[in-house]
Amino acid sequence: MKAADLPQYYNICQILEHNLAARADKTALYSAEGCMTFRQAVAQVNQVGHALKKLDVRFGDCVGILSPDRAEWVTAFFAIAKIGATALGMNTLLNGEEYNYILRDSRLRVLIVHQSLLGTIASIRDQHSTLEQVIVIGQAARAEDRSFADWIKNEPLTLQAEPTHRDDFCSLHYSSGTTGPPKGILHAHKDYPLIAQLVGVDLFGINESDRTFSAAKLFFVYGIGANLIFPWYVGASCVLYAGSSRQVAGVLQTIESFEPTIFVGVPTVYSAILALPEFHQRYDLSSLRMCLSAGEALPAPVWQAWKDGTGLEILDTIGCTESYHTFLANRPGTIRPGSSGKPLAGYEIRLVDDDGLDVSQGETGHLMVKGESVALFYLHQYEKSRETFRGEWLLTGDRYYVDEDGFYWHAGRGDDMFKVGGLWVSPIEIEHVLNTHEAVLECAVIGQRDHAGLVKPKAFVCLDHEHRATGELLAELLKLCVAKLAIHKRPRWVEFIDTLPRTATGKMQRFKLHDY
Ligand code: 3UK
Repeated sequence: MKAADLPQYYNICQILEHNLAARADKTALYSAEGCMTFRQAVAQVNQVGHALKKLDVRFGDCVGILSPDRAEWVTAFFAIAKIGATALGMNTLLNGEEYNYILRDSRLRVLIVHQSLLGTIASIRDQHSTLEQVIVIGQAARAEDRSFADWIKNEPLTLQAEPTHRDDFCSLHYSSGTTGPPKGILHAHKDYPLIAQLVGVDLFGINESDRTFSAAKLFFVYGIGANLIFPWYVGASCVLYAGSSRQVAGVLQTIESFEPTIFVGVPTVYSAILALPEFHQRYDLSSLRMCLSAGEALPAPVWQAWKDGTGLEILDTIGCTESYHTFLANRPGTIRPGSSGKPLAGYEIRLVDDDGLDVSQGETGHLMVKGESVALFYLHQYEKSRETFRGEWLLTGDRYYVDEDGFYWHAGRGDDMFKVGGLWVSPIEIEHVLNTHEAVLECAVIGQRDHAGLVKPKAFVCLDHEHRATGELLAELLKLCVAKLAIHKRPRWVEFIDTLPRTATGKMQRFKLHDY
């Protein structure tokens, strides 16, 4: 499928609404908080659309969604796109400073936020004059805020879609880098049916009888693609889980209750499930026919242990927010555990050296991707955009080599970023926190593999001459990290060293710490 196969004027509400003719009363969405048929989903989308229009939200305006995975997340997303506005699905694990940047950079007009996250934005929301209305899923805390249920309850159940061009933008995602602010990535209406067809249908073979469930959240492109766009595109259903995917018992109970056929996971979740004694005897996972993994490399031993425990083969795949979804994948029947598989039809891959020349087979190079779902630029970041979007080719920042059978193997990144549980970690953020402790002279953080082969933060700390490396000091540093950092960013190991490796010009060489 090519973008040009779509009608020139196309709106992604089609992905939901095409189901009305064939299966209006089929359950479209399952969750512990309630289920929804396709008819009910369309009706709620239309109500939210009207309510947004009453707030004078127009074509191109940005509306944020900051919420655990719930039906309101989904209907808000389609409603925003349906009226021609831009949906910003926000990571629920950021800090106030990051939300501050994102609200400013996106010129957010309306924020739809779950009550559990009101506290996180309380201190920053008043700094944004563009933010005109906060809608609360649950109980509103301020008089000027409105509760989602009240806000939509008297709105009409039908709504005309904005005739958006297939190249108009409908979503914005922020992705973090090692230095500098998060990068805003806009995707167009056309990108959604493209990935649904190329990845959902052509690669995974998802069909109407499937039911997807994702431990990766809807704010994460991997999650919304595989657990909302793909299933609804083919008339299948999705299962939402509002809890944290770290609570794997909740994840497993959700599988038992709603019997999905496809599980969309990340390596840390597979590994955490495997660490539960007798998990495959305690929980019934027999509904599953396919397990996907992405976000970070899936270690071969985790793949093997999952196969031994469940009989199921996990398909490791890699994509990125810039391309919206998967471009390399292991496929059913041809899996090489530990590798990221082979290129998808519809995408081209190149591995190049520092001069942009193709490397030969077996040699490690920078991974470049070409495909029609790739974004065009980073919002408000001209330099960074020029570095990353090279004509038709996207420079992903990953290093890869290809084996003689054509399988691609991840060989780390060109920058110092790493992923824990599929979520970005910038060493600099952790270093900033550690540096606030009076005993720390300087420090550096890297991603190091644990016993299961999964990458976790490790800190190397140099103390000033007045302090000694004691157990007490270590406890203080860890306490500081617990107070200041999201769980996945907390160092699992802290090592005290005398000096950090640096270049002659004084630039810290984090990569050298991997050999310490
Ligand atoms: C890393 C992997 C090794 C890699 C994503 C599937 O993760 C997604 O998007 P992000 O923008 O991050 C992209 C970066 O994450 N990565 C992802 N998967 C793997 N590294 N093996 C893997 N299997 O550095 C990549 O550049 O958050 C994943 C589908 C859609 C996505 N957006």
